[in-house]
Amino acid sequence: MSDYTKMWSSIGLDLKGHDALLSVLGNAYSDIFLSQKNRPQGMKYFDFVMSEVHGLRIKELMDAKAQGRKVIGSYCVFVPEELVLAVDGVAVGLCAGAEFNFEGAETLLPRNTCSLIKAAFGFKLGKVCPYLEASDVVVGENTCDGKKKAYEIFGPLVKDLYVMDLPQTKSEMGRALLKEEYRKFIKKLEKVSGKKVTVASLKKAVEIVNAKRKAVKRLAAIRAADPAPISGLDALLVNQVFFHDDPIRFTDSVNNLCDELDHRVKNGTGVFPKGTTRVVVSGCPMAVPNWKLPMLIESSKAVIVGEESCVGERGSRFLTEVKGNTLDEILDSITDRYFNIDCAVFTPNPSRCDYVKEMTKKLHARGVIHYSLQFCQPYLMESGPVEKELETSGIPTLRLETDYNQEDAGQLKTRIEAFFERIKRK
Ligand code: BJ8
Repeated sequence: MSDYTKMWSSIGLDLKGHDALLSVLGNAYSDIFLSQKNRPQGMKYFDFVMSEVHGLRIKELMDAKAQGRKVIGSYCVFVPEELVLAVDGVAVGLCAGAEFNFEGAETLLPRNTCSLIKAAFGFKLGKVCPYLEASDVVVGENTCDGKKKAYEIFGPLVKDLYVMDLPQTKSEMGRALLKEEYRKFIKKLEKVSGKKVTVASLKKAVEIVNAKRKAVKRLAAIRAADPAPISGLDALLVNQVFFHDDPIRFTDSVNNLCDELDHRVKNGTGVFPKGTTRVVVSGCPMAVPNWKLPMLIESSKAVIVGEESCVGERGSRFLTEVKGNTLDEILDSITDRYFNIDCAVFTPNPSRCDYVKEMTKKLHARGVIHYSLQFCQPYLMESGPVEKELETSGIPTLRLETDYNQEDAGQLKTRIEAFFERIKRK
């Protein structure tokens, strides 16, 4: 990596803490990703992105800012990238996937807060996330109670926190609320960027984001093949990079990877032998560098063939189908697209479980591993009924609850291996 010290200092990073974070990240990446066998060549691009995730990509953001473009950071897939692109902004996902400075976070938050929220605070207080420091606006969203209340405390810590309200039910009123919130968000974006959202800019933005989602949907579909042409770890990585990379370059890189995977499927080439136990992982999102669970699963003679998660199919399976030619009609289409997302904060939320079943069938998975972060009420609450429904439908399910540290790795591995034994006996 080139020397980015000056740039990191200029955005206010704590260089010592940041160096420590990068060194842990780099070592984990080599151990978990680069040690895999039979990786597709197309993953080299994603290795490069990860090696420069705090370097070159941040430089690109700083160059965009120097040209007058605004960087908009967010923590949730309900924040539409289309609207950000429509004012020529840059949308970035914010780091919340590592246990960093949780002691600091716990001075402001209760200890029994999920790791994702604590990580957001730990990164901010420790000044180690260049995406957060480069953001002109940070967008929060009223989803779970944890996030909703945490943003009240987060507000004074960042330059410009904009909180979006979100519905909790899939009702007519819920949809109307979402559309109104998106309308307000457009106003906010127009104000900070000094640019107007037009029919042409919004249509173009929808096209770019749809192409990006189509590419990851293509990748998701290829994973139905046996032998699996790509590991679950690498596929997760692609889904994680989705939130950080330039959208057009990302789309091209995923499509190149998929071309290679198509050849692999044709030739019967895989990363694991044909017949390897296949599972779907469902639950909380896994942000970079939250790789613990997939690593434990895939080092236990199994392969993950799909993620029912916001960093995965929940976040990307719907496209925006533009109906109409006015701004209001396009906003309607965008609202319809986002209103389909079946996050566990909605009540009731039956489509999520239906989709897990559908994924299991189409990806020829033998079981589901339900992943909840400790203290995540929405996904923990939903995990019992989801397990019951899946088991009743003949799909073996393992419910796991964990956080970002490695202390429970041995215990988790034992439970995962016992689950695979159960699947094999079935
Ligand atoms: S659309 S899943 S990205 S809210 S893990 S903070 S739910 S207590 S992340 Fe999410 Fe948007 Fe929903 Fe997706 Fe709360 Fe749970 Fe913590 Fe969570």
